[in-house]
Amino acid sequence: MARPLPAGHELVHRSCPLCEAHCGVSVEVDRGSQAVVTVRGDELDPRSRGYLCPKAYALKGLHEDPDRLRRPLRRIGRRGDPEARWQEIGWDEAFALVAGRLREIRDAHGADAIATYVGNPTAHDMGSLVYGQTFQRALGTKWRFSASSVDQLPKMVSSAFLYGSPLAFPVPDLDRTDYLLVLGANPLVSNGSLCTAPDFPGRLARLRERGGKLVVVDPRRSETAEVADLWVPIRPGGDAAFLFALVHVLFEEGLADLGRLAPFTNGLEQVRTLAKDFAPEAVAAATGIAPATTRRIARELAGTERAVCYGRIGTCTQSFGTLASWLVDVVNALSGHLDEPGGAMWPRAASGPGSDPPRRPGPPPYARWRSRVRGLPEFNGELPVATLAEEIDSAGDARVRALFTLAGNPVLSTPNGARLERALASLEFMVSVDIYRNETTRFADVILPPTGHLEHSNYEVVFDLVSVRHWSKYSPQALPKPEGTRHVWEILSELAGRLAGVPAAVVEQVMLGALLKDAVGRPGTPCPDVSEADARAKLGDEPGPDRVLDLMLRAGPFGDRFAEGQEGLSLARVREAIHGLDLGPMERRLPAMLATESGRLELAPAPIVADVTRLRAWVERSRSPEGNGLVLVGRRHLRSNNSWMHNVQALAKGPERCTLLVHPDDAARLGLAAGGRARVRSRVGELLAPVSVSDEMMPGVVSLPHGFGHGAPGAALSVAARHAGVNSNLLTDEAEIDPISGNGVLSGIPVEVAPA
Ligand SMILES: Nc1nc2c(c(=O)[nH]1)N[C@H]1C(S)=C(S)[C@@H](COP(=O)(O)OP(=O)(O)OC[C@H]3O[C@@H](n4cnc5c(=O)[nH]c(N)nc54)[C@H](O)[C@@H]3O)O[C@H]1N2
Ligand SMILES: Nc1nc2c(c(=O)[nH]1)N[C@H]1C(S)=C(S)[C@@H](COP(=O)(O)OP(=O)(O)OC[C@H]3O[C@@H](n4cnc5c(=O)[nH]c(N)nc54)[C@H](O)[C@@H]3O)O[C@H]1N2
Ligand code: SF4
Ligand SMILES: [Mo]
Repeated sequence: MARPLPAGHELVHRSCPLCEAHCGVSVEVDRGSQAVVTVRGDELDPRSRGYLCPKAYALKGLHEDPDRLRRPLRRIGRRGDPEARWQEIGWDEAFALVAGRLREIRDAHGADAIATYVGNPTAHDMGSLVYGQTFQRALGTKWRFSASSVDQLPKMVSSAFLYGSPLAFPVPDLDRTDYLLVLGANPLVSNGSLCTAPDFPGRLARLRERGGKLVVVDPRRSETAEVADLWVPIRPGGDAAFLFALVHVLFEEGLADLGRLAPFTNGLEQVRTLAKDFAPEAVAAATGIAPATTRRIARELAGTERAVCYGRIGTCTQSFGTLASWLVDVVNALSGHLDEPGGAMWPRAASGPGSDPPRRPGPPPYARWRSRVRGLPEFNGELPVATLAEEIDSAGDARVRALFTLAGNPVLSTPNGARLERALASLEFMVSVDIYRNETTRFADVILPPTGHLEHSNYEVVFDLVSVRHWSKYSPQALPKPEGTRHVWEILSELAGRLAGVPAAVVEQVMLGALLKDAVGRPGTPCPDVSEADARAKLGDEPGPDRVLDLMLRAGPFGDRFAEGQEGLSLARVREAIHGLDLGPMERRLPAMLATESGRLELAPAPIVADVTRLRAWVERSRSPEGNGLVLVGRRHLRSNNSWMHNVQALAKGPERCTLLVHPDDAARLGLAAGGRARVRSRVGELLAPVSVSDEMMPGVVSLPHGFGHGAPGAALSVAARHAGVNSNLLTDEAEIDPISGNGVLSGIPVEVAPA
C-alpha cells in the first residue's frame, strides 16, 4: 500500500468523525504548508483495517471548503430577511454580544426563556459534548432539545425502564452471531448506528461466510436487504406488532426461555399475557407479513445458539417507537440472546464509568417536568424537539424567546421545518455554534464557528458505549489551530463563564471538580483510594477536553486508576497506541450492571405496557382496507450525512439523489412517470419532487431522503445550493409523536401523491 512519505510530510492517525463507525483514517499533512495532502484508510487500525467509505475522503474537501466559517459572524438586518448582510467580528465582541443578550433575556424572563438545541455532530466530538453540558448548566435552562428526539430517544427510554440507565444500549455482537435479524436499519449505507462496527459491510459478509443468516425487515428492499438471505417487507410502523407476534410464537411453541436471566427478571408473565392478542395471523394485515414467515423467523431465532434481533432508526422514528425498541429487547431476552455472546450485549466503555451499576439506582429520569404547550414529558433532562416550534410561537409569558444551537440543523432535520423556520424568525435572539451558515444558522444573530474537525483532538466517548468490541483510539490534532480561531471548548467555557460572571478558568475548575468527585476519593467511586489532590496532580494543569479524557480513561473499566506503573489505560497510554487499541470482545454484564430501583431486569415496565392498548387499536384499524393510503418513509445515501455534507463537491456530484421512490404499481395507478415530478402533500405541507420508479419499494410506501432542501436565502452553501433537493421534513408532522418518549414520527407519514 504505502508509497514512501515525501520529506516534510507526516501521517496523522485518527478516527473519521462523520458517522458512528469511526473508521481509522490516516491524514497525510504537508508540514511545510500545513495542507492536507490525502486522507486514506489506516490499515493498522484494529477496528477498520483500512476500510473507509467515500465520505472520509471528503474530510479534505470539508477542511478546505471556502464556505466553512472561521470567524464569528454577526447579522446586520432583520432575522429571516434574505437581504440581511453578514459581518465578521472579533471574538471578544462576539462573546460580549452573545453573553450580554442571553443575560438580558434571562434576567427579564428567566432561564427557561432560552432554549438550546444540540445536534448530531456533538455526539462525535468530545469538546462539544463535555463543554456543551457545562455551558447548558451555566445557562440553567430546562428547555433543552436535541437531535436525540428525532433519533434514538425511544431506545433510551426503553433502556432506562428495563435496565435503569438511558445509555444501556444492548449492542448486537456482530462478529460472533450466526443469525442477524435487522429491523429498520440499512447499515450498508449508514455504516451502522448504536452498533459501532467499522466496515459493517465486511462484517456482514463474514457472517454469511461462516454460514450465518441475515434477515432484513424493511418497507424498502434496501442495500442491506439486497445482500440478505431474506427481505421481509413490512408496513411502516408495523414493527411492534410483528415483534409481539414473534413473542407470541415463542410462548405458544414453548420456545420462550429466560435462562440465566430468570432469577433477576420481573414481568415475564405479563409479557406472556400481553402477547396473547398478537398472533401472527392477527397482525398479518397490519404488518403485511405472512404468518408463516413470522413463525419461521421466531423458530430460527430461538433455534440458533448465537442469534440477535437488532432494530434501529426505522423502529425508533415511528409512531410505536418505544414499544418497538422495547420489544426488540424482549425478543432477545425470551429467545436466550440477551447478554450472551453472539446476541445483544453491553460493552464496557473504556471512557465510561468504571464500575457496575453505571449510575446510582433509582427511577428513570422521566416526566419530572413537562413542556408548556403540549405537556410532553421531559426525559433525561430534555424535551422532545417536535414541540420546539410551538414553545416559541405559542403566546404566553413563559414562551421561548431565545435559542442557542450547537452543531444542529433542525430546520432540515425536525418535523414541520416550515413552522420551525417561522418560529425562528420570530425569536428575540439566536446564537449558533456551527461551522456553516445554513438553513438554520442563517436565523442566528451571531454564529460562532469552532475549529474544524482536523484542527482539534478528539475521542469518541459516546461510541465507546455502543461498540461491538472494546476499542480505544485517540485522535490527535492533525493541523495547527489557525490564528484567530477558537476550539469549541474554548467558546463554550468562555460563554459559560460570562453567563456565570466568572473567568473561564473557574468554569474549568468547577467542572473538573465535579467529575473528580464522581471518580475518586469516596467509596462507590471507581478509585476510592485515590485522593482528589493526587488525581488532580496527575492530570496536570492543561485545561481542555484531553484532561477530562485522561480522567475518564484512568477511572474507566480498563483504567490505571492513577496507580504508578499500572498496566491500565491513561491518555498517555492510548495516545501511544497511534492506530488504536483492541481490548477484546464484549462480556456478560447481567445482573451486575442493572440500575433499576428494584435491582432487577424489568421486562414489563408500566409506562411502556400502558401503550399496548394503542397498538391493539392500530392493528384492529389496519385490518379494514380503508386507511391504507400511501405512506412516506425516508432513506439515507452513502455520500450524504444528514443535512450537512452536501457542500463538498466530491460528495455532492452525481445523479440526483433527492427523489421520490415509488413502486411501479403505485406509479401506474397514480400516473407518475420516472423522471417526472410528483406533488406530495401531507397534513402539514406540500412539496414537488422528481420521481424514481422501483420495485425496491413495497406497494403503498414511498421514500424521500431527509437532509435536503438547500438554497435558502441567507444560507451560504454554494455547492449544496446547486444540488438543493427538497426538505422531506416539510411533510413530517410535529403533532405526531411516539407518546411515551415524545420522539418525532418521521416514518409512516400519510401522504397524497399526484403528478405535478
Ligand atoms: N425525515 C427525517 N428526518 C430526520 C432523520 C430521518 O431519518 N428522516 N434522521 C434524524 C437523525 S437520526 C438525526 S441524528 C438528525 C440530525 O439532526 P441535526 O443534528 O439537527 O442535523 P445535522 O444535519 O446532523 O446537522 C449538523 C449541523 O452541525 C454542523 N456541524 C458539523 N460539524 C460540526 C462541528 O464539528 N462543530 C459544530 N459546531 N457544528 C458542526 C453542520 O453545519 C450542521 O449545521 O436528523 C433527524 N432527522
Ligand atoms: N451515509 C450516511 N450514513 C449515516 C447517516 C447519513 O445521513 N448518511 N446518518 C447517520 C445517523 S445520524 C444515523 S441515526 C444512522 C441511521 O442508520 P440506520 O438506522 O441504518 O438508518 P437508515 O439508513 O435511514 O435506514 C433505516 C431503514 O428503515 C427503513 N424504515 C422506515 N420506516 C420503517 C418502519 O416503520 N419499519 C421498519 N422495519 N423499517 C423502516 C427505511 O426504509 C430504511 O431502510 O445513520 C448514520 N449514518
Ligand atoms: S463509514 Fe465512512 S463516514 Fe463512517 S466513519 Fe467510516 S469512513 Fe467515516
Ligand atoms: Mo441520527
